[in-house]
Amino acid sequence: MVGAFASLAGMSTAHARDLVLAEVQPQGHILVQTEEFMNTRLASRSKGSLQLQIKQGGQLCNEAACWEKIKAGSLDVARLNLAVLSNDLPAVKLVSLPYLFRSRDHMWHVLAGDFGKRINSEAEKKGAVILAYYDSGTRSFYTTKQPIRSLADFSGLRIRVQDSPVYQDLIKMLGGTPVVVPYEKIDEAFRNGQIDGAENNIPSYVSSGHSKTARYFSRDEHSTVPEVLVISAKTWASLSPADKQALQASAVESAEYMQKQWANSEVQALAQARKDGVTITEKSQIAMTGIEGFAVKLYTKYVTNADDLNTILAIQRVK
Ligand code: GTR
Repeated sequence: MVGAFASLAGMSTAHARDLVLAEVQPQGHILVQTEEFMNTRLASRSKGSLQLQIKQGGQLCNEAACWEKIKAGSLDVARLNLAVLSNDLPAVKLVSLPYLFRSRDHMWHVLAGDFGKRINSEAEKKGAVILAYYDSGTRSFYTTKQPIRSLADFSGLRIRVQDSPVYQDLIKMLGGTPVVVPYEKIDEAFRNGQIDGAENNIPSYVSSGHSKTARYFSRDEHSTVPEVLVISAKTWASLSPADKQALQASAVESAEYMQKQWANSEVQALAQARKDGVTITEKSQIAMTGIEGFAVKLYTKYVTNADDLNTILAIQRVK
């Protein structure tokens, strides 16, 4: 019956295929807006045959669990921070190293080149196809008791990190204790005193509500790791060539959309944080030499062979 009405209205009688997309950010975050934008483009490009069912706010899985599901083929699509893949993809360990990229433009050029291809092929070997990268700005530390102004301020602090060996080692080298907590549980961890600090970009800091508990944001900008949109190889293989093309093209469009919106989302989040009375410590007010000196020691641990060294040098040569 529904089909008959649909054809009377000149619409396709076929039901759109839903692709479930797992997202840990809450409604209203720029990443959710980007996925909603992608959905409108996908509807038009696939002529209604494909649509994303966006499950935001970590309602399906935390990022580590979502990644496992993508690899197993039990989840269609996930938007993850690339650092989450670092336990499985050697190239991502390198990309997570602090102060690797000179700027976000530098990062985009690197991802568009050979190194991006290496990440894609490592992901494919694990059962995932990368559809797009999204901006994630730079990550900085935020704390509950006092701002980070120098290396000494890390002493005794329990800092929440993503499930990434690089980040865990970074905190240890800085003199703190890393605590791995899924993104959706950070608020709770702050409230029950399990952690004294965390690190993220400013739109995530504000939209997650962490700015209400951790009132000191220190803009040291220690890493620049992008977001990634991945589809399970199993779902990918089940799509028609036309649907693959529609999905890929709308993902690219969504990344372009996001790149235009990102700077504004940072400005807005910063303004919101200031309005809410957060103490912002600028990079110029932080004794960066001490912090960078320790962070760079991570390179000696993670750049272990000539190939890795050549990769890092090649990244540095990219304009
Ligand atoms: C955010 C990112 C999330 C998640 C989060 C975290 O910047 O968008 O996907 O990785 O960081 O720190 O867990």
